[in-house]
Amino acid sequence: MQKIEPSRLASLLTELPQWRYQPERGGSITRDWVFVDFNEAFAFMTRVALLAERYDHHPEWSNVYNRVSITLTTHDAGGLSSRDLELAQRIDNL
Ligand code: H2B
Repeated sequence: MQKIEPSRLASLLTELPQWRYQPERGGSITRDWVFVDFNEAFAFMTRVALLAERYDHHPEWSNVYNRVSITLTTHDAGGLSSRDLELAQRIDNL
């Protein structure tokens, strides 16, 4: 799995306007959600977990009551790869 070339990043990230790019650790993207309560937040996390297992690509994430934050980066590549962008798109489509 190849890291995305920095020169290609800007245009690819326009497809994911709700995600913010973070350059540390070779690059990652993060999106935050606020749900009505913990039950809704955890239901969402369950769906993401099933998606991640099926796609064999896994999020770094945190949850505090009704808030969920997901960071995607490819550990095997040491940065952002097309798998992160693909998973972000799938999460957006949930
Ligand atoms: N998830 C993420 N985010 N990065 C990886 O490099 C990664 C993964 N690698 N999920 C996968 C699993 C790999 O370790 C397995 C063996 O396919």
